[in-house]
Amino acid sequence: MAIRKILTEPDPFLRQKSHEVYGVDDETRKLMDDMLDTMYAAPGIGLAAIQVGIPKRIIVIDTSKEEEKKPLYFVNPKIIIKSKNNATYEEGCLSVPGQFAEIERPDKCHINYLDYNGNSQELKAVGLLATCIQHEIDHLEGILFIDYLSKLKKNFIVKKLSKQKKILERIVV
Ligand code: GNR
Ligand code: NI
Repeated sequence: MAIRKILTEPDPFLRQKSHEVYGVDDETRKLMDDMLDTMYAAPGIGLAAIQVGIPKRIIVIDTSKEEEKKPLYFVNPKIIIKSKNNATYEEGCLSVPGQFAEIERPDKCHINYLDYNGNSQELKAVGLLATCIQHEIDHLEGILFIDYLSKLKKNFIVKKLSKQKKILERIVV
């Protein structure tokens, strides 16, 4: 298991659409193990493969609040039903460091996906898990939560992040 580098906005990679995975093999599982390590180390409650630079439709999530870890692995997740009712959560994103905003999304969703062993599964998600799943599936389409903000707010955040990146580049190089 290894911690990988998380890409941050603005990075054109994050805007790519991720590709479907054909079968869950050992390489897929190695990637999912690394993603989980990376997510726990960050720390975060979810991570999409594109955030570590791999454009595959793979996400990992752990929204458990207790000491006990409850990792969830989703390959090719697909929303089959979305609730008509919305819920608002303050969202953050490991690829948009230090920025948080209230985002409204359907409060429940049903998804199908392949699990860690490549078996087909269905899940009815509510609450924070439903929000997190939708946030991660957005990543697979190249969408970030800041895309739902006004142009003004989004531009402000992107400008701030590019400036921070330029400063960091100077220090690192
Ligand atoms: O760690 C995360 N917290 C979070 C909080 C509210 C809604 C979504 C999230 S996901 C985020 C980790 C992340 O960037 N996943 O892509
Ligand atoms: Ni995110």
